[in-house]
Amino acid sequence: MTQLLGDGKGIFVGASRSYSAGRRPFGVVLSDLNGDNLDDAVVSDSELGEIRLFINKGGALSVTQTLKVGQQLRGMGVADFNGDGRADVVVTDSADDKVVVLIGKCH
Ligand SMILES: [Ca+2]
Ligand SMILES: [Ca+2]
Repeated sequence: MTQLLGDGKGIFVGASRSYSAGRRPFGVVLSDLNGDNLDDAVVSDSELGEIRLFINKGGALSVTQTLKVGQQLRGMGVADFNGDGRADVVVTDSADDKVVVLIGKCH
């Protein structure tokens, strides 16, 4: 996964940063998962069946959690599914034709 920082005017500034995101990263969603007003990233891996949570540390991302949640993960989304004010993650698993919902506990 590669990160490019923007200047707020539609221009990317500075050097890009790359992060290891598993063996076959497939989907990514951005959302503030820990309530610090900085968008974080969640990446699904279609080969390992894992999601990786990258917390935004003021512009640089740091992997804080890797979870095995399926077999062949694909697209993802973020919403507050249970209404507790915390972001939750939904990810599709094409191996089992199912959707996995992960309830967030950050904040
Ligand atoms: Ca955040
Ligand atoms: Ca929630």
